[in-house]
Amino acid sequence: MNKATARAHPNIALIKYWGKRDQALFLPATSSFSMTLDGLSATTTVEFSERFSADQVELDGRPIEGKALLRFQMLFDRVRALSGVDCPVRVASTNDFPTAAGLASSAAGGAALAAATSWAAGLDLGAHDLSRLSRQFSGSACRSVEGGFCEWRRGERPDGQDSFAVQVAPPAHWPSLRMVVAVCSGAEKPLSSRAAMQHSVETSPFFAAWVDQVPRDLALAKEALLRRDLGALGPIVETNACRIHAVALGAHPPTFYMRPLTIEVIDAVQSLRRDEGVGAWFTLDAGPNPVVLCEEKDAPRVAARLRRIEGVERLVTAGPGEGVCRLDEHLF
Ligand code: 2P0
Repeated sequence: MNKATARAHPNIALIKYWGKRDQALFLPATSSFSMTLDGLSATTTVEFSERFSADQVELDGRPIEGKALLRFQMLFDRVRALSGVDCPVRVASTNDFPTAAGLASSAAGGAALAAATSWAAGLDLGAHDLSRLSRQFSGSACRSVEGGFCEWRRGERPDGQDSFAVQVAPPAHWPSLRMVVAVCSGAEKPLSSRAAMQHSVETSPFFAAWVDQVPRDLALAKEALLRRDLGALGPIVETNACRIHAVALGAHPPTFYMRPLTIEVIDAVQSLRRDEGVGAWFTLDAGPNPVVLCEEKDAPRVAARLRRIEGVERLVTAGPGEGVCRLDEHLF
């Protein structure tokens, strides 16, 4: 049967990906480094069959059409070429967290899609090949193929063969590390990360400085992670996140992702640290929802503090999660 289902988890970058060196191949200007989260997930079923008259994709029950569908079809075509399976495909995918709100739904969805599509076509790709395939659906998806802590290597080659994610440490390396996601708004963001990062590449004078700085941030973050030294990791993570927002704010016209509530949450995290000695640091993707990095023992205190802020819709606490896995139960 040419049908398979995959589940993958989102990842949150500790050192961010912001800007491409090649848009068509999804090659990043810099390497990045992330933690795959347990708890939240995307589940995707893919079937290839002559019964279907055309490729069809449904996300959380909504059909995907037009230009958005083309992005999926590029991945299907790659898998058709690799496998020789040459018939239409049906895809259904569900997310158990808000899409397009800075919670990296495309990362979990992209990794689950690449895995389920390759399995449905009978391919048995290794983690690095699956990471390369996921990358070409959505860059950050390549970091969700494996679990724990993954580095997406920028690579040097123009064809992108050396640009994929590798696991730096498994989830068991630091099982007590937590990310507390503060959902400030589940609403769709004004500008996609894809458009915004390209806008930064083209118009922000700070982009070159970003590219220059990332290798230093990345080396320090990896060392701190390997030592399980949150006091060293947290400050680099916080600074690196602020740097992508500085690059985006330097674009013309500027790109803003923070909402008033985002600043309130950030203030609360900094005050917990400064006034109460809690080891908590924030990061922020291309959206309004801060994510707080802390130890398991401090997560309830962080969550309790953020819950007091009016407007915070939901708090989700997650530890390091596993990579993509195959499920026997299908969505259709
Ligand atoms: C990251 N983000 O490292 C950064 C931080 C957003 C801010 O990866 O164009 O959806 O599909 O490669 O992967 C979001 O960008 O962009 C992202 P494409 P993607 O997590």
